[in-house]
Amino acid sequence: MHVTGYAEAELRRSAVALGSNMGDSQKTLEAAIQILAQTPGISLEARSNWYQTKAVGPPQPDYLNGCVTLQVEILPHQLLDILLGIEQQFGRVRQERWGPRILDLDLLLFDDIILDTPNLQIPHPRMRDRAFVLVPLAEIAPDWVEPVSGYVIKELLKEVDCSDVHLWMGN
Ligand code: PH2
Ligand code: MG
Ligand code: MG
Repeated sequence: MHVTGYAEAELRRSAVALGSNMGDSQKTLEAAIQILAQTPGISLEARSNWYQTKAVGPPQPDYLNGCVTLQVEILPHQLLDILLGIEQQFGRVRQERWGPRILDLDLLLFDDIILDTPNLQIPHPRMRDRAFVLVPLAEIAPDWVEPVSGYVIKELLKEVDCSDVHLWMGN
């Protein structure tokens, strides 16, 4: 059958932020990347280092954060469903907003699209303010234009305070 319209077979690029501050965070984050990379319709393009970051929000342990870029043949909402499914696989229970979590996978960018739906906004509305997103993302996608601001990631990075984001050397 011939598929027309927004062709699912077309290759698109997406960026995803990963975070964890409960359990064995590095192990969880590594496993999440492996699952993502093995999901049909998704291939891993690049991954950042991990960073130890001070929690933004209510008092809680430091996070381990990183980013990946993906090549995808699926639609934004399909990718969101996959990310939420992986979070659930790791036992994520949605509780307090901005509270501690085993695994958080946030869809940041999808090509140059701007999407504003009740359950999915692209670009991620808070990514521009978050050093724990911009530092790892700038490592792997410095020249990607954030389509709402029109600025590339490495420019956005200059506007945030990075003093609470430190390269993670492991235990
Ligand atoms: N995620 C949050 C709230 N606060 N702080 C850091 N450092 N890293 C995160 O990933 C993070 C956070 C909600 O998703
Ligand atoms: Mg988040
Ligand atoms: Mg999230």
